[in-house]
Order: sequence, then C-alpha cells, then structure tokens
Amino acid sequence: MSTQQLDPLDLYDVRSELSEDEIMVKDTVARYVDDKVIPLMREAFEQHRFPRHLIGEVAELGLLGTSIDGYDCAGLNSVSYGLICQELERGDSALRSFVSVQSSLVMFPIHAYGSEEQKQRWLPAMARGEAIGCFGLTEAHGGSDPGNMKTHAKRDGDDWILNGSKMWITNATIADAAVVWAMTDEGVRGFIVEKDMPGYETQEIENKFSLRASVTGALFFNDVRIPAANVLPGVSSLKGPLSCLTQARYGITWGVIGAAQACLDEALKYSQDRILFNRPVAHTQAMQIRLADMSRRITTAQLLSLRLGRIKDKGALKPTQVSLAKWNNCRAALDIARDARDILGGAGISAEYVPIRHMLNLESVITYEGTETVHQLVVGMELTGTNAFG
Ligand code: TGC
Ligand code: FAD
Repeated sequence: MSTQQLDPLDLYDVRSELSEDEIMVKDTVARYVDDKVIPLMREAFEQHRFPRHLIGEVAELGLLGTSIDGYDCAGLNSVSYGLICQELERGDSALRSFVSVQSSLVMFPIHAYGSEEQKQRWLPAMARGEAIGCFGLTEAHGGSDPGNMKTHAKRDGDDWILNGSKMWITNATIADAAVVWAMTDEGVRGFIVEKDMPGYETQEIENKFSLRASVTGALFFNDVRIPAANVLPGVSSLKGPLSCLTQARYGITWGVIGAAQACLDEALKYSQDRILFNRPVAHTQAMQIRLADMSRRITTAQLLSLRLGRIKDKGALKPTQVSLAKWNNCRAALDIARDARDILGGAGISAEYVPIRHMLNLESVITYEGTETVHQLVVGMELTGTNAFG
C-alpha cells in the first residue's frame, strides 16, 4: 500500500476548497506567523508578557476588523477571517485572542450598534492598532450566566453613571476603550468606557498558567460618568453582547485548528525521530492509532469550520451551529494537545516543544466564550426545545 501522499495537516485537502483570495490571506498570515510570531512566543509565554509590538504588525497586515467594510478595514469574508484566526493560533492562542477581542468583540459591536460618530472615531484607529479595545461582559460571580450581571448604569441628565466590575477581561490593562455591558432600567446597554475616565480602574491578573502571553485583567467602575455619546444606541438587550460572542466563537472554531495542527506536526516529527526498542516509535501500531486519531479530529474540525464559514457568508448562520463547532473543535484541540504532550514523553513538559504551551492555552479557550457545558446545553436546547439553563 502506498504511503505519504496527502498533506498530514490537511488530509481532505480543504485548501482546494478555498478561493484564490482566501489562499492568499492564509499563506500571507502563515508566513508572518512562521517568521515573526513562532520564534518569540515561547519566551513571551515563559515571561508572562504580551509582545505588544505584534499589534502594529498585525494591523499593518490588515488583520484587525477584517469583516468590516469601510472605516479602513479590509472587508474580507468570514472564511478569510477564520483562516487568519487559524494561522495566528498556530503561533499562540494569545495573539489570536488579541485579534478576536479587537475585531469581534470591540469593533463588531461598534460597527453593528454604534452611532456614525462612534464608528468614525474608533474603527479606523482600531484597524490601525492605534487604539486597543477590550470587552467587559463576565463578572466574578458567574460568567456563564451574564443575564445575572450586577454592573449597572443609571441615567443622570444626558449622562449615565456606571458602577460595578468585570472579571477575566482580555486586554484589560492595555485597552484605550472598553465596551462594557451593564444593566439599566431599559435592559442591557453597551457603554464605551475610555481609559482616563474618572472612577474607572483596571488591574492585571497575575500568575496565570494559561494564555501567559495574553493580558487578562479586571475592570472596576466607581460612579464613572459616561456621556450619552459613549452609549451604543443600537441595542438594549442581552442579545447585544451575545451577538458579539457569536462572531468571536466562530473565529475560535478555526483558531484552535491551528493550535491542534502545530501539536500534530510536533508529535509526528518527534515520534518518527524517537528510536525505542530499535525502531522509530511512530512505526508501532499504538502510536499510529494515536496520530491517526489526531488527524481524524483535525479533519472533522476543518470541515465543520469551513462549512460554518460558508453558511456565515450566506448570512444564514445560527448561534447553535457555532456552539456545536466551538464545543467540538475546542475539545478536539485540547485532547490533541494533551496527547501530543504525552507522545513527547518527558520532553513534552518542556517549553522547547509546542504541545504543553498549546495545551495550557487551550484550557482557557475551552472555557472562555462559553464553556463546553454551555455549548452542549445550547445544542441540547435546539434538539429538545427545552431550556436546561433554568
Ligand atoms: P437567552 O434568554 O437565551 O438570550 C437572550 C437573547 O439573546 C439571544 N441570543 C443570542 N443572540 C446572538 N448570538 C447568540 N449566541 C445568542 N444567544 C442568545 C436570544 O435569542 C435572546 O434574544 P431576544 O430577542 O429573545 O431577547 O439568554 P440566557 O441568559 O438564558 O443565555 C443563555 C446562554 C447560557 C447561552 C448565554 O448566557 C451564554 O452564552 N453564556 C455564556 C457566556 C459567555 O460565553 N461569555 C463569554 C464572555 S466574553 C469572552 O469570554 C471573551 S474571551 C475572548 C478571547 O480572549 O479570545
Ligand atoms: P462559571 O460560569 O462559574 O462556570 C463554572 C462551571 O460551571 C463550569 O464548568 C461551567 O461549564 C459549569 N456550568 C455553568 N452553567 C452550568 C449549567 N447550567 N449546568 C451545569 N454546569 C454549568 N470574559 C469577558 O467578558 N471578556 C473577555 O475578554 C474575557 N477574556 C477571558 C480570558 C481568559 C484567559 C479567561 C480564562 C476568561 C475570559 N473571559 C472573558 C471570561 C470567560 O468568558 C468566563 O470565564 C467563562 O464564560 C466562564 O465563566 P466563569 O469563569 O465565571 O465560570
């Protein structure tokens, strides 16, 4: 039987399903990640530091707010956005996280729900990486249930007074503007909180063992006066923040494929080089089954995300479909990273090899943007018509 004719990281040749433009986006970002990102992520992870100069580089490549037409954004389709996430996360989940938050959680709601003045003020600056955003939804008492938020805002003349706090916020301490979701008498509203507004403070969360190359923090609001011009006029319900999550979760379904591919690549090379009992360990049946299983999971994830992207580009995407792929692809990537770590034996615990860094990062990725259980229950609700959240 012949061997070795397919791309081990793309067994079903998903690449051939992409348009020329999509392939160009993918290859450009892949080269950038190989040349400029992968060489520095190990150290950034070890030093618990986000390499901030990457912001200018990804902005220069046009990778911020790519789904937006106009306002200095690239106006790419959803599959291209997915491919960008995939290639960035092949480098490290931290960089994909930065791009997800800036593009899907900050620029998206300003574009979808903001006034023309808000769009003109923030979108071009954010596309150029000159203004950084963060997204404040989660609170310390229970992120899975954002409808129970305590952060609230009350009208005071034309202004609003904001009180409360947000926890586990990507980019918290480096953001120029936070899109913060708060309860009001009119439902959940979105507020653009600027970094120098009196009463607004941020604090970095130290000592993380996951996403160490990403900035994560808390936001505190103590009688912060927000002018009416900083309130998103276009939405006043939980649907506002949840619709942003749909965009970001979609990108994550692609992103984690990149992390999984990096782990399979490392496991393949290592097991072919590693001589045990007089032969490469990759030649044993047990090892080939493990590698084949990784390939099966990656292929399934690729096909799910590509199909999802095509549905999204037709404007027919349903949140439940995103939940299924977020659940499947994160679980697949995390299991692959854990198994790749084991395939490398003792070497697998060293940051010299990529699996343990991806594995630790993916522990966050499977939790944020809706935990695995949340997504399972969303799918369960679709199938049964019964809401198991309570
Ligand atoms: P529920 O009553 O079901 O829904 C309220 C309204 O929202 C609509 N909706 C959605 N719309 C768009 N996209 C979605 N995914 C939506 N899910 C629900 C829904 O139709 C309804 O609309 P309407 O018109 O009837 O008012 O609300 P619920 O509170 O019962 O929510 C259900 C649940 C559990 C699914 C939701 O609360 C949830 O998704 N929880 C998880 C929260 C979460 O994922 N948080 C993530 C925070 S951000 C983050 O983690 C960033 S990490 C980024 C990085 O660094 O990469
Ligand atoms: P909880 O909601 O307390 O969940 C605890 C456990 O209960 C989980 O296992 C969960 O699956 C389970 N559970 C929940 N509901 C049910 C149920 N009905 N039945 C059974 N089990 C259930 N948030 C933001 O707003 N912005 C950000 O930028 C952001 N960035 C993040 C970055 C990192 C690195 C991390 C780790 C988190 C980030 N988050 C952010 C927060 C993230 O979205 C939340 O951690 C996540 O939604 C889960 O909330 P929680 O941590 O409060 O866990």
